[in-house]
Amino acid sequence: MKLSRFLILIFISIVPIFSFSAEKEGVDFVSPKDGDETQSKISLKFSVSGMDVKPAGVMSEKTGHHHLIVDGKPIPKGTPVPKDEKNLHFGKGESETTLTLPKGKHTLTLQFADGAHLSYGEAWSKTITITVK
Ligand SMILES: [Cu+2]
Repeated sequence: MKLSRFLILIFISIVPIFSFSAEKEGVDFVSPKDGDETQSKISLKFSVSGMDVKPAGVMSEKTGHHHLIVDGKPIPKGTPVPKDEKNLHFGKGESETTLTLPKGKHTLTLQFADGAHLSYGEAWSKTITITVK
């Protein structure tokens, strides 16, 4: 029957659209984006999918908080994220901040880690490069 064939065709073409729109697990920068040129004072926004943001100290599965690593690398899984001027913790569960950086190229690494600041590893990180004008 022609109608059922037509419906099958619609079904086949719709299914991939839904699977593509499903968010990929991991962290990402909402802003800035990789390759952006920015002012010295930068507004940053973070996102995560597949885990929930909770304040530091909360130890439940699939939860944690964001960390921003300036001009560094992702932290190996299970390793505590250092705490200094290059390794910023968002232990209140923040998903945005402002940062002032000197002129030039910088990498920004977003790293998700658990309530005890133990990194979830590179799979839960995202590194972008920006240029401060
Ligand atoms: Cu932390």
